Amino acid sequence: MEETIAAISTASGQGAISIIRVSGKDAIKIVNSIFKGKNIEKVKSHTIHYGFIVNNQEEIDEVLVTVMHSPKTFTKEDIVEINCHGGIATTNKILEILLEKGARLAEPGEFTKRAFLNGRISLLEAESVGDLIEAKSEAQRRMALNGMSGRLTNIIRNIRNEILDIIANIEVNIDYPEYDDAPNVTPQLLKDKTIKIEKDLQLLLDNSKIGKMIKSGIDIALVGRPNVGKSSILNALLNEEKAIVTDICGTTRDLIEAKMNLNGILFNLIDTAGIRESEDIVEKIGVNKSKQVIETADLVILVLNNNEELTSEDQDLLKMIQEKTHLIFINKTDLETKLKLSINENVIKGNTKDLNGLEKLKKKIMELYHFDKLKEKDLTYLSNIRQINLVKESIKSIEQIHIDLKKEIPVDMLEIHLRNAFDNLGILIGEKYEDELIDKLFKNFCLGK
Ligand SMILES: Nc1nc2c(ncn2[C@@H]2O[C@H](COP(=O)(O)OP(=O)(O)OP(=O)(O)O)[C@@H](O)[C@H]2O)c(=O)[nH]1
Ligand SMILES: [Mg+2]
Repeated sequence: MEETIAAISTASGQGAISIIRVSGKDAIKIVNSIFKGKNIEKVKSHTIHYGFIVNNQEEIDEVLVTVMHSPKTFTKEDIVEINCHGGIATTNKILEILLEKGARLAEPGEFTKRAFLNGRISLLEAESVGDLIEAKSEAQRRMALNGMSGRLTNIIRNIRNEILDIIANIEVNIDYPEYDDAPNVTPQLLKDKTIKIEKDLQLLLDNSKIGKMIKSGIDIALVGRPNVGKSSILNALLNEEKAIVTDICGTTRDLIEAKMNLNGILFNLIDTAGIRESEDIVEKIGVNKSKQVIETADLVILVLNNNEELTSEDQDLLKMIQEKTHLIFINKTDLETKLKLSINENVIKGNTKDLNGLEKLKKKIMELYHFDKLKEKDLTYLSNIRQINLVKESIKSIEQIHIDLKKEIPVDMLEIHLRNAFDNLGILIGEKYEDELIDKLFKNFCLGK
């Protein structure tokens, strides 16, 4: 981290301004050598200065330069940000001159990596920076921001401290059995303490399911027999003619996906081919895809036709979705009711002609995941597989303690499991890390962050 790094931090393309960021011990010196206006090596920290970027006397651009001294900066190093005119040519030219003067082009995510390695943010917070950049919905944005605030890191840190306390206590019991101040860690005490730890970890894990859904969007599949109105419902929910609708059975033959944003939550709507026995090769493939989607979707909406009696195919579909999180939408209520259905739970009725029931359907989806209450709730969730797996591993270690305690294995032999949990939680927040993992994580970032 001796080298001074530079990169364009704004998106490439045309814009009114672009920002080039320089970080490292020579950041101020390097920018000063190409800045005409004043000597920025002599200015106060966290100030902005007007002038020109020059290259061998030639004026390249009129700029504003922000000078920030270590350690109160994003990377904890000296940082200079050059606000120049937008556009690829100018921005690239300034970057090129900076590189000639001794800066090195930053790798993707390298600024954030330095922020982490210099102890400004935890690994969880760093990952949230990436999430924030990628956020496409309001809930994703809020979740990422909460991650960056360090709340989650603090929760993990507290759990780690509790584990460390127990480990320390066991060690004292072993090394200084005569020392009365440290309570004796009896099997019962260990059990009580680890039950609480397991509960805290389990809560994180349970909540992470919502976190993952918010982050990757929730897959909702519209399934049913041909012609019940699946594509019409997709179009009505999106308020656009995305899918082809006709009165011909088997109109939709492939999966059609579209994003729907409901009160800041992102959903992936998937319209499917109507499920029926078919000899047509293309339709058959489509029907198989529909069946697969029933397996993989987070939520399945089975569409039935109010104007027809329940068929054996409908009954098969009802069985297929039983184990899944599902809703049943009885469509075509504008037509005569011929359908008799004994189920009432999670059933919504409506139609796509006068759009009756569609608002109810949206509301029900929000309620199903408790998203209707999300505003008051604090979105502090684990948000990726790496984080989730480490919590799972930690829970496994704690569970092993409970198994071994039942077998009356002595407390001091269970310390190893506590250490494993402690280490895994350390990896989670980046207090214990491998260089290779860190390199890989930060490479996912965009350039200049
Ligand atoms: N009366 C009435 N007709 C509807 C309603 N919804 C859809 N339809 C009609 O039903 C027919 C089939 O609609 P689609 O949306 O193509 O049905 P689908 O389930 O996607 O059919 P496939 O793609 O063949 O599986 C079209 O003629 C629609 O106009 C409704 O609520 N009421
Ligand atoms: Mg269709």
